[in-house]
Amino acid sequence: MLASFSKGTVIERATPLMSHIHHKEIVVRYFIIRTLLTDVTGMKMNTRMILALDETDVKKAIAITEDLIECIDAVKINWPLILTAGPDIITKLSRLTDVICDFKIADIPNTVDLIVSNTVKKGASAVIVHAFIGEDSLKAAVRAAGDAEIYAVTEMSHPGGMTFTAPHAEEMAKIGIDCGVAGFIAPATRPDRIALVRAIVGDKKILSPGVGAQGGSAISAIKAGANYVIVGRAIYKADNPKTVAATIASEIKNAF
Ligand code: FNU
Repeated sequence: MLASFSKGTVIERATPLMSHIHHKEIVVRYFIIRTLLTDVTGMKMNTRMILALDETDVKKAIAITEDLIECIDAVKINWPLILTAGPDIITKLSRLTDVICDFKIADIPNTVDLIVSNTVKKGASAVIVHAFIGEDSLKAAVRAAGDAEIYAVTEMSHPGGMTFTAPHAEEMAKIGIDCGVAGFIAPATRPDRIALVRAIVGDKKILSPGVGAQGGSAISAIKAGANYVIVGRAIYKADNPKTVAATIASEIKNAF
């Protein structure tokens, strides 16, 4: 990059026409590279299924991920696995697939910055934060993430999510957009609420937890506007996780 930039500077001084062509070429190349990078850094979208890996037996957690690698687009890990395996599990899993760290961060900008940047350094492709932390903390998260993605929780999937998060979900979605987050977490347990968030956030990504163990359905969530569903216990606690994961993945595929 540096070499071609200094080359361009020399041409600019030599002939104005050539410099014009060169600039155009640089701009085109910049957009091609940016598009390629976006594809590389963004999560794949093959099965639209993200495994919520709350399995606390580290060996089992890695074995399940390896076994399911073709059925999932990413793994989402949360405090239960981090606390038993240690933060290096992020790096280990990131060698297999994209890792979303579900830390639901809710803190002041400086602390958010420290948590997000260190999580990304460990290899996370995305980090989940609460949207209610407000503009300054959300912006700090997006800044600290760099090329990684930030997802903001608008409304939680459990019944308690109705008390404080649901009444402010739309407001939080708007703030998330203003702050440049990559996407949102909206509840598969209430598909109508996914549709509501979708209407606000345009083509931003929506990840929906609550499928299976919490009563939500993958197809309903996808049809309501989710890009991905997040599934945990229904898969990793099953006698045959791969069969369950493959079944859900094919249901999603058939829904299109
Ligand atoms: P499973 N999760 C959730 N609801 O369930 N991040 C939310 O509103 C939310 C989440 C996470 O029920 C939850 O912590 F914002 O076993 C768990 O890791 O399928 C996963 O999604 C759901 O797991």
